[in-house]
Amino acid sequence: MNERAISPDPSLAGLDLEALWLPFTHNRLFKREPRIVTEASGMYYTTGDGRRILDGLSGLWCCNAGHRHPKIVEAVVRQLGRLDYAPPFQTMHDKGFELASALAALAPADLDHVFFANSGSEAVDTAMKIALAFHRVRGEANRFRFIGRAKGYHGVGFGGISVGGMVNNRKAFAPALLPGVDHLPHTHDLEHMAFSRGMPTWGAHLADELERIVQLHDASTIAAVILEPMQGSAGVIVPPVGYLARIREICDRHGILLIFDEVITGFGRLGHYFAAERFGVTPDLITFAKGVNSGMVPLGGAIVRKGIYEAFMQGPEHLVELFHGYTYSGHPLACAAGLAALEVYREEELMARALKLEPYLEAAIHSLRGEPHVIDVRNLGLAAAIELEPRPGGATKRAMEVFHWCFDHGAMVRYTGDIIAIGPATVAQHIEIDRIVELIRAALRVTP
Ligand code: PXG
Ligand code: PLP
Repeated sequence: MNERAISPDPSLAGLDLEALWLPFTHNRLFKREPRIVTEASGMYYTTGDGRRILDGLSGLWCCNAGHRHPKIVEAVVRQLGRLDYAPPFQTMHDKGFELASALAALAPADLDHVFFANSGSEAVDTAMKIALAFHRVRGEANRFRFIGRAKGYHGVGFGGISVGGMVNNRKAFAPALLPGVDHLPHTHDLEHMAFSRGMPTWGAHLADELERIVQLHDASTIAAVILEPMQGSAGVIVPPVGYLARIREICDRHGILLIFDEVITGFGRLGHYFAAERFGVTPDLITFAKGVNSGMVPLGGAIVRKGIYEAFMQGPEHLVELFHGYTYSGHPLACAAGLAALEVYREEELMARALKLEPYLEAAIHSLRGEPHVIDVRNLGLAAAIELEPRPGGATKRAMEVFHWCFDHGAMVRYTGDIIAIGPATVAQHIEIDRIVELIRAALRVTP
C-alpha cells in the first residue's frame, strides 16, 4: 500500500482518507487539503473541526428546504419504524403510490404518471428508454435518435453523457456513447447577453437550429429532444425569452418528444415546482431528483404524459409493459421524505418564498459586476453565476481558488470551469445571501 492520506483535521485525527475515491474531485489535491463536513442544519454545515459553513448551494442543488428539516427527518424516522423496504417489482408500498399521486397533481397539464429511480442519472436513463419504447409500441421504431445540447448535463449514465454536452464527461468514454445523437448549440453568448438579469432577450433564434437538425436526419428518425430548461451544471445558463416555446413548437410539428430534465430546476430552484410551469412550456416527459425530497434520501424519476403511459397499456395484461426498473425504484424512505418535503414546501409556502427572494439575490449578485476578473453575472430564480476571465495559462484555477477561499472563510459555493455558481435554499435569509455574496467579493479581491 502507498503512503496513506490522513486527515490533518484534529477532530478527525486518524481518519484514513485513502480508500475513498471521490466523485468529480481532484483526489490527490483534496486528500492533502480535505474539506470534511460532519453535521448540517438549516443553512449551515459544521466541519470536523467545528467550523460553521454557510451553504450557498443547497448541498449540490438539492437541499431546497434547508438541511435536516425536522418534519422531513421525522417522516423518515417514522417510516423506518414501519417499513424498511418492499420490492417494487410486482409489489409496492403505500408511500410510493401516495408520492406518485402528489407529484402527478403538481406536474403541469396531463403529465400524470410517475416512474421512480434513485438519482438524476437514472431518471434520465428512464426517460430516454421510455421515449424509445414509446415510439416502438406505436410502430415507429425507426425513431431512435436523441437530440441534446452543447453544455448540457444529464448525469453520468451512458445515455446521459451521450446527450450531454460537457466535453470532459464524454471524451474518455467516446467509444461507448450512443449512436445517432446530435446536439443543439448552447445559448451562452457573452457578447450578446453578458450581465443579463433573468432571461436574456437575445438568442431565441438559436432554437431554429433544431429545424436544421431535423431536416438533416429526417424527423422520422428522431425520438426525443432532451434539454435542461435552464442549464445548471454548466454554470447557470438561462434560456433566452421565447427559446423554449420555439423548441416545443418544432418538436410538435415533427412528432418528436420533448424531455425537460428538471433535476436542478424542479422543486423551488426557479420558484415553482417545475420550470415548465415558470416558462409556460409543457414537455412530454419531466425528469426530477434532488429537491423532490430536499436531498434527504436518494430519489429520482420521470413523469410522463397520460398518452405515453397509455400507449404502453395495450396487449395482454399478464405481460410486463416496460422492461425497466431499479431495486430501489421508489424506496420507502425516499418516498416518505418526498411526501414530507412536499408538505413542507406547501405549508411554508417555499415556492412563493423563492420567488420573493429572487430579486434580492439578483441585486446582490449583480453588485459583483466590476469586481476583479468578473466578465459575466447571471441569475434566475435561486440560481446565479459569476463568470471569471480565466487566468492566462491557468484555466479554472481562479474559480478554484475563490471556491477554496470561500470555504476557508465560511461559505460553500460551487465552481465549474471559471464559473462560480450559487443556489441557496428557499429558506435562505437576506443576511445569508449578503454573506455569501460578500465572501465571494472578498475572495475575488484577493485572488490574483
Ligand atoms: N440531470 C441534470 C439536469 C442534473 O443537473 C443530473 C441529471 C444527474 O443527477 P445525479 O443525481 O445522478 O447526480 C443532474 C445532476 C453542479 C452539479 O454543481 C450538478 C449536478 C450534480 C452534481 C453537481 O453543477 N446535477
Ligand atoms: N447488478 C447485479 C448483479 C444485480 O443483481 C442488480 C439488481 O438486481 C443490479 C446490478 C442492478 O441494481 P439496481 O436494481 O440497484 O440498480
